Amino acid sequence: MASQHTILLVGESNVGKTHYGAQLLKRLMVKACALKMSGAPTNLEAFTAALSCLTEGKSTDHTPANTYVESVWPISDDAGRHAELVWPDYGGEQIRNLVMQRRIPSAWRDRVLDATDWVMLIRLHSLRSEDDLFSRPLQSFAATELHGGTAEYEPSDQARTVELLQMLLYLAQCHLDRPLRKPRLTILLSCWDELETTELPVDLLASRLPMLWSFVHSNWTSPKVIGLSALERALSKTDADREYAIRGPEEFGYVVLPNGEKNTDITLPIQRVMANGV
Ligand SMILES: Nc1nc2c(ncn2[C@@H]2O[C@H](COP(=O)(O)OP(=O)(O)OP(=O)(O)O)[C@@H](O)[C@H]2O)c(=O)[nH]1
Ligand SMILES: [Mg+2]
Repeated sequence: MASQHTILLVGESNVGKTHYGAQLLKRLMVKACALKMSGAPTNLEAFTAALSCLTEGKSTDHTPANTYVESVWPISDDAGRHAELVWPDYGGEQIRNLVMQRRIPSAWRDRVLDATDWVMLIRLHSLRSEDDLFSRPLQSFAATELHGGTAEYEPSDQARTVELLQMLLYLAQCHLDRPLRKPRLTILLSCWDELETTELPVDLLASRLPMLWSFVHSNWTSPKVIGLSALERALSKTDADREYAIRGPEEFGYVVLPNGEKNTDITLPIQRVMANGV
């Protein structure tokens, strides 16, 4: 019997969930990658608009905040392993709300409990690098307090991400007395092309978000950090990219594997999750 891999895809708004979903689906369908579609996928509506935009060389819209849909993709890998991949798409505001409102809708609780693997998308380019003791002298913080104090406390982007993981771990009833094997965690540094770097993904994460990385690697036995450029370049919503339209969206996009190897097979992060599974 085919195993089932339900991915808990975690990412705030604008990190690239929909475009990765659409590009992944396209790759599975053209069957030239490590993972291939081996049956009829269902519930593709979430990705059909994105797919048709990409075929014209355009980018697609933001997903409405309240949308949540799951698509089911029967897939197989080169070793003949079959699995059902349950891939969601949703408005990223839902993720931010989990943390900001500190309330978990029951639907999200079930998703966390059902998931076999966690894949977190982080777009480093759009995260604010916050001021702290290392980037500003202590007096500057004292000064803000003198002038009426900081009216509202808002956690930094990094702190919010750690908090989110803590909430998910709590919901999943994970015991942190020893490093976790399951659920496996993969962090995808999305829109990698924007970063214009030659660093290893894990080194970049550790230097840009040290607190998050420290939290992750002290709680998981083997977290994976992979660079992902689902599109390979920025696309516009209005002006079509001619090369995209001519060659097809499946000719674009790549991943940067943990060892730094660049590979055009964007199914690899998921193939690795499946291969280590069972
Ligand atoms: N340069 C570059 N831009 C990308 C890439 N992937 C996505 N984008 C752009 O990033 C923006 C956000 O991508 P989406 O896939 O819509 O993000 P999302 O996570 O689905 O966002 P919500 O639907 O709001 O939750 C879009 O403008 C995309 O064109 C990439 O690999 N490289
Ligand atoms: Mg979206």
